[in-house]
Amino acid sequence: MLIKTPRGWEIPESQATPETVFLDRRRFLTGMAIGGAAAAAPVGLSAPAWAAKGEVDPTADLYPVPQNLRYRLDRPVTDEEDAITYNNFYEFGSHKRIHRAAQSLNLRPWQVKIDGMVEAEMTVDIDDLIRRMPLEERLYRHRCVEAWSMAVPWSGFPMKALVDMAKPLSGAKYVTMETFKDASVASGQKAFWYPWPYLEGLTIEEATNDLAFLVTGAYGKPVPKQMGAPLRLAVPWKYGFKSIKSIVRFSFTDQRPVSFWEQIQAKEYGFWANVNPEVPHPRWSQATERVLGTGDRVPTLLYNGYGEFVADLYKGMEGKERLFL
Ligand SMILES: Nc1nc2c(c(=O)[nH]1)N[C@H]1C(S)=C(S)[C@@H](COP(=O)(O)O)O[C@H]1N2
Ligand SMILES: [Mo]
Repeated sequence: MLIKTPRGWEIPESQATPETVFLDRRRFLTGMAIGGAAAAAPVGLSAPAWAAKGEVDPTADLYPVPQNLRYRLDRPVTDEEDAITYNNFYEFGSHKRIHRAAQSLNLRPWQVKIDGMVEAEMTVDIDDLIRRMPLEERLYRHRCVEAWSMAVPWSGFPMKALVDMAKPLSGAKYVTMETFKDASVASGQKAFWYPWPYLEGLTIEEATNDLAFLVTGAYGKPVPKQMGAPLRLAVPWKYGFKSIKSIVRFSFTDQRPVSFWEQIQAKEYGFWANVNPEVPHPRWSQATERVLGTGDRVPTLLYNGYGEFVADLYKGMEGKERLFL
């Protein structure tokens, strides 16, 4: 039987709940209270103590963005405070409480280089990029390889839009992404035994799949530094380490990239890293996950529950490739 998943815009408004209702009170009230003027509002007043004072995000006027209702959650959105204070960002330390340290990251000027096997290499300013891309909000689950998970309202644009802009040559098979490298702001990068910069990669088919999303915002605002501002990947069917933060470069290539974590420990962190509860990490089970905020233990799903969108990408590869490690 063929079951058609309605696109977000095909869902009548009467059905656009309860996900729409989540448009959490905080955000709703902010939106109502300041409206478009939120653009000029510095992170101040209601900002947490660790937030950089007086810093204005030049794209703040763009948020909130319309929600794409095609992507639905089976659990509540993670409390914002929990999501923004429990992070993996090794550039700022190898523990979870890096949100303060991450505030030293300078977000402007920020340029994104697109190079390698493309029609013409280019460098784009982040503000030009964000303003020309079709922004939308998506509620995605996130499953870290360490067996904790969260659900986040990301804002951003389909990665396909960036690939289309880049015009890769027909021989390009992969896109490699790199995080900034500057040990003067990111003290974690002084750890010389890690292969900085952080690097990740996808096949072009993965990068142009509907689900691959480039994040510019979260919780209806520009994405905070600790979550990978100003541009971060979200590939929710893969373990969290694939979702590289604070990207400065997209490189198109015919060679499969070897990611940061694969360089460190290939036996534990492979290229594909698709979520699978039945394939244990060499040091722990992946059968269940701890939900950030509530601490509940819930079963982990194949492809983190996104099989309907991505299983076709891997047809015929089962067994041949280490798809799930
Ligand atoms: N540059 C960079 N990107 C990164 C990481 C990192 O250490 N550095 N950690 C990854 C891991 S392991 C996870 S689980 C997610 C965490 O995202 P969050 O902090 O927004 O929850 O970011 C991923 N992207
Ligand atoms: Mo992770």
